[in-house]
Amino acid sequence: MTRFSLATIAALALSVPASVQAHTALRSSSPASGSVLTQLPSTLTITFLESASLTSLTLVTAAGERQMPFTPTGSALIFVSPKPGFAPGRNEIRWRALSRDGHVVEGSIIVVMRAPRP
Ligand SMILES: [Cu+2]
Repeated sequence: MTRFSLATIAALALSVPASVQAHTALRSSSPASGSVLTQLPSTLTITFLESASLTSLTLVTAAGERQMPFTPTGSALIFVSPKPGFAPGRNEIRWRALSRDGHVVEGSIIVVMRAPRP
C-alpha cells in the first residue's frame, strides 16, 4: 500500500515536466500585432518563448503576397526581417516555425499602415 502510493506520487511528479514541455509560441513581435503605424519600421522582429526554426515568413496585403527575408536561418529565439516594406493599409505577416519538439507552429501578425495626419 505504502509502496504503491509512493510509486504513484513519483509518477505524478515525473509527469509534470513532460506536460510543461509543449511546443513554442510567439512571445512578442515588434511592431506588435494590432499596431497602427504612420512610419515604416526599419525591421520586423519576432520573439519566441523557446528557440524554434522559422521556416516561412509571408507578407499578405491587398496587392498580393510575397516572402519576407529573415535571419537567422537556424534555431533561435529572435528573428529579424530587415526593411519589411509594408504596404498602405492592412498587412498580414504569416509566420510558420518548427518547434524543438518537432511540431509546426504558425500564426499571423497584423500591422496597419496609415497615412500621417496633415
Ligand atoms: Cu509541440
